Amino acid sequence: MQLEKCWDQGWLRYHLVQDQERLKEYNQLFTQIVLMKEGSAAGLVDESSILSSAVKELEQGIKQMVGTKPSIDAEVKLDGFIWLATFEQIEAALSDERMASRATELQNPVPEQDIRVSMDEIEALKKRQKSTDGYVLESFLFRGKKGLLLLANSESGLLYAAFHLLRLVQMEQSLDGLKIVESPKNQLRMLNHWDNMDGSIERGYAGQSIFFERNRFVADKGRIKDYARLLSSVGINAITINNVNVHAVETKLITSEYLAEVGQVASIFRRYGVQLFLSINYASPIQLGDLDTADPLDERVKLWWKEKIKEVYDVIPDFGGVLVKADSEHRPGPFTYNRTHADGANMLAEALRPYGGIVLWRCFVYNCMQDWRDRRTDRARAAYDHFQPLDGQFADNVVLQIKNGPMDFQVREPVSPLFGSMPNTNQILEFQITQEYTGQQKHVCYLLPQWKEILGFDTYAKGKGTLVQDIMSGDTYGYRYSGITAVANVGADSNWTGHTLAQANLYGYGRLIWNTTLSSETIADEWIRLTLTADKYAVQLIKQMLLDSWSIYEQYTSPLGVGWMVNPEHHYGPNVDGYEYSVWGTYHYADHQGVGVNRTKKNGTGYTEQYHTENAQLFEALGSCPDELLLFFHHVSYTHVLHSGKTVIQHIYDTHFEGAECAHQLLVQWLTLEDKIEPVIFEHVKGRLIEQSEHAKEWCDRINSYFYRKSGIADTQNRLIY
Ligand code: GCV
Repeated sequence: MQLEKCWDQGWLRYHLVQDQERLKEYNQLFTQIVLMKEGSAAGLVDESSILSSAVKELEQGIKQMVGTKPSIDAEVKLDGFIWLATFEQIEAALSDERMASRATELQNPVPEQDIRVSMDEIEALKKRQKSTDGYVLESFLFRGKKGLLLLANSESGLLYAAFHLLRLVQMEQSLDGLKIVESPKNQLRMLNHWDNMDGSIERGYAGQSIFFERNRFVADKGRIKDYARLLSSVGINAITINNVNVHAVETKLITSEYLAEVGQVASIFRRYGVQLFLSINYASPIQLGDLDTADPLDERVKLWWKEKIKEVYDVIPDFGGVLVKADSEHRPGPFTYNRTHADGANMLAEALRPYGGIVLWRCFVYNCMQDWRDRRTDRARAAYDHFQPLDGQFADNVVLQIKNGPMDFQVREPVSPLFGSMPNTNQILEFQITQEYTGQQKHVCYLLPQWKEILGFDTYAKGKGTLVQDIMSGDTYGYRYSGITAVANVGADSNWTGHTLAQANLYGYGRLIWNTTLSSETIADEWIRLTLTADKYAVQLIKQMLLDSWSIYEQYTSPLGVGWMVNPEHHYGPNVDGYEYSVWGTYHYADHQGVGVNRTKKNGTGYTEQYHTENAQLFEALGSCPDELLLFFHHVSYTHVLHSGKTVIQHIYDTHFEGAECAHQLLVQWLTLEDKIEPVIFEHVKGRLIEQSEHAKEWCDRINSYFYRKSGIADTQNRLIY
């Protein structure tokens, strides 16, 4: 969709500060940017460095929001400075200062309280393993001059601090007595693009790729830079730019035909602290015509990859590594040679090791052609069955990338049992921001509440309180590499995400994985203020719309955790029996008596056994299984009574009628914002909400009539079901 130019900036939209008192405060605070280097102002920073991005962001933000241009100096000269320094620099400066103060003690003492930076906190931050990206942002008095100190271990930390400061200014917050200490929860904070080089995006709902068109890189890379800024502003530090399904053309990204341009893109991201990775084709040695095998234990294959990886690092010295989808959905992998995933991943890891690169090896591995008539076969079991027995066999620079649930990013599914089951293997969790199964950016579905539930899930792996978020951060098992990744929801649409409200998911993803204690509400509040409006009524209303949206979407789509019910292939819209790979009938096993998948140990697929005892028991017993996951774990009759007191069939009818009505109410609510939101955005969101409201009715009709016809049980409220 085409919106006005200013929407290109996403949440980095800078307006002149409206509150005059605040504007005055900022005016006085932002007179000088201090960088502790010798030389002229112009030569203070290397233009290609991350520090230079930090300075440029500050200059640009201050110009647009405060209307002034701070000078750039090598020392504090004026009241109102923003001092960007590393810990070492500040320690040196403070000790010089103390020495100088001692020398002139009697005439001109520097009071200790004037050096107000909290050295204890700096020390604590420095000691933390992940502190390279952490920072301190603090009001500071130096030589009697008042200013702000931005302090970090690394240039990335300084850039994050700069963006944090700008965010406070955007929200017109007072900076008086400021003291912020930040350190990211996760080490790897990544995004995966499923972009193809022809410009299409697999599961993309926001236009064409911002990276590729017609099997080349886009000529104008300006949008990529804008994107790098957006990502960095919320703390993202790693990216893959091409689809995990690596087709013939994309296989060539690691060849001389494309590497120079991959390098250009890497350098755009580098300046914003984002490290570039590529998805690779496991069978590249064959596909590129060099070998007749991709057997990971074959010496020729090992050598081929070593040479190939060297070629990549010659062009991109800080290349992050590779992402691999192997032996899944028709992609090649080590199974062809009767080798394990560990064999395949370790071979690549060996090639990457000399350069500090890593292998992200996906666990989305299952037999997509499996016969669903055999009720002991269970796709949900696959990732655990394939990978858990290999715990400890992977090299230490291999990281297993695991989808949040055992199936495929459904609106509701349990947390993958692999989390907490592989103490000796690095893991990262994969979320899906692109709304493949959650409304495809035509429906509003704010995913933060879902992600928070997943991160807060107790695996009981090391007893009560072993939360997914602590396993992913590496804290539970001391993983060498760990973190979170997600499938991006971005395309060339000028608002980046198709549905403008879907931008909140991208923003929120970055904020949440940096700090998993942030609430969905706080994040929504921030995004709305930064992007849409500061009007109190509007902020409150839009926030509530976002917070309700996941549950509304769940109400009118597939019930009680059973999943899918979407059209095959494109996955949009209701089709109760639809499943592209299944020529064998339905996967939810609905018949005239009941519905759901029996995944119990007792007489089902045995999937419940993959969890640690507490969760295995919780899900195994009908009496304790949470309602929202009931049909994922159990096959029950339509008259089974839920914890809520309703029968399954009545729950299906009620939630679908209510969900469709709530979707309509989202539109009604939005219409009250006409004079509070910029017209172009108001109209655009209105259009999407109209579509959602109509589509929700279709979902409601289809699901209700399907189950009415199957069960023959009438709605107790006699509403119209066809
Ligand atoms: C990139 C699902 C999606 C596919 C996707 C796959 C994956 O099956 O429908 O489009 O492929 O997941 O995550 O690899």
